[in-house]
Amino acid sequence: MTEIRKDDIDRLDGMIDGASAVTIVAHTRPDGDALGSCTAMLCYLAEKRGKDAAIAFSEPYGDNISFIAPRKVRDGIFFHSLAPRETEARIAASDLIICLDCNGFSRTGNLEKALTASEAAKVLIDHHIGPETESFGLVFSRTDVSSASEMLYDILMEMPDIFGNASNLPKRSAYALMAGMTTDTNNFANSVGGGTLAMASGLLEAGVDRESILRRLYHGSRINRLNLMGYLLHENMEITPEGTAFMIIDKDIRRRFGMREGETEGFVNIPLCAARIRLSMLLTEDEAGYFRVSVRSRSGTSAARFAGRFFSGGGHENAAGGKLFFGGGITGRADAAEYIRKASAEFFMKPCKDNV
Ligand SMILES: [Mn+2]
Repeated sequence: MTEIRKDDIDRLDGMIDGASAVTIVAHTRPDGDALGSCTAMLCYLAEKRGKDAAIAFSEPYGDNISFIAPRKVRDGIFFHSLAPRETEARIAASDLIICLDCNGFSRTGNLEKALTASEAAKVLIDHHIGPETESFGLVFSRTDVSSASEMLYDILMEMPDIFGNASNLPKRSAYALMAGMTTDTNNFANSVGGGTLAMASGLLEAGVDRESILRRLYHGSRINRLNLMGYLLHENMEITPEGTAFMIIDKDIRRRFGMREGETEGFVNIPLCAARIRLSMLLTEDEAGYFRVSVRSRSGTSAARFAGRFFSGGGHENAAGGKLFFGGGITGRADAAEYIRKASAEFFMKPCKDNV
């Protein structure tokens, strides 16, 4: 584990002190870790440092994770897809930008232009591979942590006003950090290290209500989500001879099950329950004319390389994502399935350095 450098903490502390307006950003299609880490940072800046702080996302997140941010925070979030001018004006008026759970501005979608153009001081706090360090004045980047929430926790614990004691964090920050880490580890199933458990322990002792997080995340589904899950596993999933399981949700299926944003969260992990599955994929047709692709892999197989090679994406070693665009022979579900069969065969046929 790389230690967080004391100088970097001092620099961050100084940058916060000197800032009058801070904007916090994360990757497109914000997930629990993005919302959790951004909320935690915002509440710290506002409550402990008295700063004017705001969050800007490229587009809204699913209802299933909205509980992570208190209403007051939620109401103040800028969404570029809903209010482009206000969002860009906020970014332009900020003198400090903090980028969380995202390895650079190229992952921020429609925020990218405004962020790149901004002359504010810029800080990156992230756990993905390949940080775009040149765009930032200060970089905290590690890939051996579970989540951006865990990274931010480690950083905040070093801050002079927290004294290494999670009880000194604003309550809302503590709750959001626990929720963000819980979603990124799929409730302690993936990428958990000693630091993750230390964080959980610190936050529990500080009084975080983990029960409520679990209830909201895992016991609050609508029945249609169960129906969709059953349909996908029983009728839609295909398994290639190499042990790649894939499920494809097109517009018709979305309509049939009345699917809402975020309702397929976690589905891609289920096929890995079976011993012979090495790689699991979920494709979801997006309104914008492509399939969103989620990839998960068992250790020894690289989801990141697979997503990079066949779906112009990337991510973490065992959890990655990308896109499959319509056109070039892809017109719908059947073509996408054929593309995956070939990609899987090719990927596992040349295992030498590609998927190890
Ligand atoms: Mn994350």
